[in-house]
Amino acid sequence: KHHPLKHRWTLWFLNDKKNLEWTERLKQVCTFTSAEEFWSIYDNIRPPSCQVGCDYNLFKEGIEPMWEVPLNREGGRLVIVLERKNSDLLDVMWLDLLLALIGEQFGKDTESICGAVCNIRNKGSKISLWTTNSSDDDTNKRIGEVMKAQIVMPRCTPGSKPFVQIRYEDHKAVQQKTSSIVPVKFVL
Ligand code: M7G
Repeated sequence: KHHPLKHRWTLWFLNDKKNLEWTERLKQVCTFTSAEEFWSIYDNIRPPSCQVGCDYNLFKEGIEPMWEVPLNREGGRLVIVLERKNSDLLDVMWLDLLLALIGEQFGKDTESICGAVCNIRNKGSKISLWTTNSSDDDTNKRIGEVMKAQIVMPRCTPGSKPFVQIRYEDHKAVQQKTSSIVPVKFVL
């Protein structure tokens, strides 16, 4: 049975060849348009936790996963930083985020989402959603609340406080950062 998705999605991979320019490390892998195609791709790629130093990106077809392109230039990201003690949750939370995104859990706000990024790092991996307008706090907060409800809370024990925050960072602020501290627009 064929289950078409509402949007066409492209998977990108950033390898860990640190001697190359960042843009040379980034490669388009494939585009899919149905749930079945998604699973056949997912089943054939390594989970993020096996790819330290690399990034996975899932973006709408036609949007390159980089700051420079028009739909990202004025944008930002909702980011979850996983400390090493929570790194066992990386693979499941990344899958949960992909399923929420391609499964249209963000409703009409999917219009404002460019894609999802997973940065796998020893210092702490990051899972994020890139949105197109960093000034649209209402939309970005709604998207963040869905991330919290669907990605973070299911991994928390009942009654406990969420073990991670979701922050919104402007891409411009991330690019200008001089230390590891980036100004945050809001926290959920
Ligand atoms: P990161 O991978 O987002 O952060 O960026 P992390 O490794 O600290 O977790 C690391 C570096 O990759 C940046 O300082 C840039 O040099 C390069 N880089 C990352 N992104 C997302 C871009 C991008 O969109 N465009 C360009 N030109 N370089 C980028």
